[in-house]
Amino acid sequence: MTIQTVASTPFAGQRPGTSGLRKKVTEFQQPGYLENFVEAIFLTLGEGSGRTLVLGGDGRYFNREAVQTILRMAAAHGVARVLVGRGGILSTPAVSCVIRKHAAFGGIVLSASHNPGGPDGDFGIKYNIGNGGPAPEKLTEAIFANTQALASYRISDAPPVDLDVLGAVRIENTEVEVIDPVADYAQLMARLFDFDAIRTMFKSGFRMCFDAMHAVSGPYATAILEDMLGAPKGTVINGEPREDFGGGHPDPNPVNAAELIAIMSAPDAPDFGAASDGDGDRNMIVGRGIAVTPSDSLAIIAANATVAPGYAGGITGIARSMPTSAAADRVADALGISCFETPTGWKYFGNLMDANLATLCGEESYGTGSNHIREKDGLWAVLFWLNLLAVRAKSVSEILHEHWARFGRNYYSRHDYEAVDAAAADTMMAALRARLPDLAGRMLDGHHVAEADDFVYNDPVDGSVATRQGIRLIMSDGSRIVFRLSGTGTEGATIRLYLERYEPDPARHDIDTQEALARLAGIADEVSDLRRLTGRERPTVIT
Ligand code: G16
Repeated sequence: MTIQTVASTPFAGQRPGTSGLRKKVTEFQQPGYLENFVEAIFLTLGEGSGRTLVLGGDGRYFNREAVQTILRMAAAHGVARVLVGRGGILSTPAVSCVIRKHAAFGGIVLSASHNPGGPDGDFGIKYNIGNGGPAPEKLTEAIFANTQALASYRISDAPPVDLDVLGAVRIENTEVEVIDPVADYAQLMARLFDFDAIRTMFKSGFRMCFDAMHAVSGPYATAILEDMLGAPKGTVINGEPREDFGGGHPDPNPVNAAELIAIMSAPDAPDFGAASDGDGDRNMIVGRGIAVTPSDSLAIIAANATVAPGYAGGITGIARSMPTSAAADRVADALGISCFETPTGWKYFGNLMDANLATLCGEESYGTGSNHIREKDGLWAVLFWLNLLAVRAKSVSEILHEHWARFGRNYYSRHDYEAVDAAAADTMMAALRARLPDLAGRMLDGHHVAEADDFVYNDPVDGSVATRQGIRLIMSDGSRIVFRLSGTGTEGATIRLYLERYEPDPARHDIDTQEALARLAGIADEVSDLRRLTGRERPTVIT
């Protein structure tokens, strides 16, 4: 075994987005592309002697090859020890958990999350820091700068490691330990939730369906729900991870998890349904015939946090991304705690959790989590709901309606226009930005625009400032229209339009969501000229 220095040249476009570097698999397969980005990570971190690194991914196409390359590069950069999940598998929350438990220096996660996989699909890589969370922007910018300056990368010529056998091997001076990807994570979940109460509920005939969407959470859900909690075999469907996610789109929303929605709408539907995404950090919660929006789920978890043993002492604060509905804000008000509004991206929650300002965090994009780790956590949310259902002995629909009756309902929907012409999207956003001063104070179809701005976040912990995080029209009654461009797409631009309307009257809590938001959608099109500028008659996906 020797360490090679291989000449290389920078690639364009290696700037990490909302969550790491995401590109088509074919782009990652170009000789030196992955190596350059990994070299830039190591250059940014400095030499690795004495350090432990965690490594794993969601099992998508190119995962195994990438793991082998990164192991050989870690060895070339003097990393003391790498903990790698068996089969190269670790869900995003499991990486965060393992980093924290083993006091690792950081971790590399291989995933493009909910983006489709396979040879023509997407691949991704991101770096997580020692607190277990995504690298902050300062670090990702430094990595990007290094990708543009490097002239070579270093790699050991060692043969591949057998990733399917647990135990330790050496590459150069680096110890590579293949670990059980589920064990540490399952242990943490058992500490946070009342597994006895959930077990009793399953024993008494409670039925659930968990759709793992052929992605990474399959092995985690099977081990925890079926083996540890006694849910009947078959509770987890699509549980075997596949390199192309079975050809599906592993994004747990009512559109992509249509199979689960159909099961939950049938006359003999189980009591509870849930789904998770490609890398296991997103979740969707479904009751019989009713899907819970992620914004409502965060609010309900916050309002009921103390039912779970891990949160029995209460929560210090809540944080939500700006486009997420304000349902959680109402709970925070009632609890007398703070609610923080951050830009889109889990990385913005890290400081708040480290400073103990927020215990629970959530995003409209099907992400919910807490300070148990520093990533959003799909199964965690599902286990919280199971714990809640076991303690309250009520249906999902009852819990939802009781919550709305107490706090009011924030009708909420996101309209995505995917793969639109990037220049048209930029033109639309620029024109909107220019119109903001004129929009403030206007009456638009019965709505008075109280504020119109481009969201700026001032991090209360480190003072960093993030600008241009989404264009907001905030109405006097609290209704909102938000526009932003996705930072995770890999084709053209994706315009996200977020609509929210508050309804205090319980007699009006069962209106169809799109109907409830129709006027706001009309205003949004009028002010942005979206349909004309993009040539799109309707959204690609409505959630
Ligand atoms: C990532 C981030 C999330 C963000 C989501 C959507 O999720 O971790 O914080 O909400 O992208 O981002 P965008 O609207 O920019 O596409 P994931 O699950 O893809 O890692």
